Amino acid sequence: MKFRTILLLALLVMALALVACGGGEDVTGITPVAEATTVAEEPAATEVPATEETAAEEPAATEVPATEETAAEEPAATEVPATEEPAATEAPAATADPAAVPTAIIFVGGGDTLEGVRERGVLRCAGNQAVPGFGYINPDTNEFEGFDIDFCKAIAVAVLGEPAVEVRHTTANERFPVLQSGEVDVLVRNTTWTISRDTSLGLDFAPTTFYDGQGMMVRADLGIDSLEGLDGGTICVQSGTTTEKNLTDVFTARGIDFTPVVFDDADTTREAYDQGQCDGFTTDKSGLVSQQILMTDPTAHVILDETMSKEPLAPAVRHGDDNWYDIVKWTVYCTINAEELGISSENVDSFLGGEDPVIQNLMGEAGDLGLALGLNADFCYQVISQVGNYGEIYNRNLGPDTPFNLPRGLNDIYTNGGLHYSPPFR
Ligand SMILES: N[C@@H](CCC(=O)N[C@@H](CS)C(=O)NCC(=O)O)C(=O)O
Repeated sequence: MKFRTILLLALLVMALALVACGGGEDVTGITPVAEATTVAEEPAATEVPATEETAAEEPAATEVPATEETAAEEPAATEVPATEEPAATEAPAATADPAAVPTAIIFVGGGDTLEGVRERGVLRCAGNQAVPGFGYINPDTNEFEGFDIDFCKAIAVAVLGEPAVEVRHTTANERFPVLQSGEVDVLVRNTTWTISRDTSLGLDFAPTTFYDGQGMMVRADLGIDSLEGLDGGTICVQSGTTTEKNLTDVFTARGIDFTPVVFDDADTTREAYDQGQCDGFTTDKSGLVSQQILMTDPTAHVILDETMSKEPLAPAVRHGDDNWYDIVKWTVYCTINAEELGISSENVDSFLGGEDPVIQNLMGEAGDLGLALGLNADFCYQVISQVGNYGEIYNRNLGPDTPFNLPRGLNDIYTNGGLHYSPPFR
């Protein structure tokens, strides 16, 4: 009897140890750092079976009638998982029964991302190469550029003192797994901050860098001016996005009959619409403006005024590394605070040695605000000097001198009627 008790206890201790060690697997979900590539493999359009209606050259997609059942459960039935966050099922399970614990616990990253970036000497950033203005490869330089890429650079400057960044292109479906697995340090890729991504996916979102909303593009000659005009039509949409779900929600709520045509990446979605496979093309309005310049005839299309959803686009990090989260947050706030104070890359040096304690704090000339993040005291000065303030980043990539000429609107600082507002650097 006594022996059996001891044996049971011993087995229990072993079982607990096994669970704690993840049965030999890495329970943090952090895998050894893989070499980041600048060009990621795009999911082949062939993964989606070509239907008879699909012409050989056209990007393949499966049309799914938006019946009540599919609209509610699976807006787009393709072979590619149509769920918004496929990663939740792909991530390694931390216990024998993953369903028994909150998913957030499975994905807790912990670790010391700051130290990893410092040792490596380069920040690994999951970005986009398919959205001009936000994340794309400049054909002249073969380098990643864009609004999101500048925030990758700002984080690198804050941490390393120079914009040493390796960008990894990710499609919508790829972006969360590469962050969760530790292949990248941060995700800055037109990604909407939602409650499920923040919680179930085990992420933390830095402040919104771009306030957006979902839009709809149609051919101008259709003369459509509201979503109702698309009743009975087909809509091209990308999988793994909030867009895909909002489309079903909004159209169902308004009783508009439609057929979603779903693709895995931005290029195939746009090409399908451009070739006439769909009556409408939906994504974030920023994405539509960006994709429009890539159309065969950009002037042949209009973006409807209606905004179908809120899409606050924000950088994301793994949940559980609070210091790293703080670094990403305060780097974004640094750019916003600098604009609020009228400090830019052009004039930042003229503020050095000034009398204003608010500016001295921001620039690291007084206090130890940077040190508390594990950074140099002048991290924000470096960010402003090397990358610029929020307004400079915005204008460089999306402003009047770019093909997009996007009005600041909600993306202005609060003193100009926008939503950007930095907490104090105090
Ligand atoms: N903001 C939305 C949509 C983001 C998104 O993935 N947009 C598409 C269309 S513009 C994109 O960037 N695609 C690039 C790609 O997957 O190659 C989200 O977070 O789900």
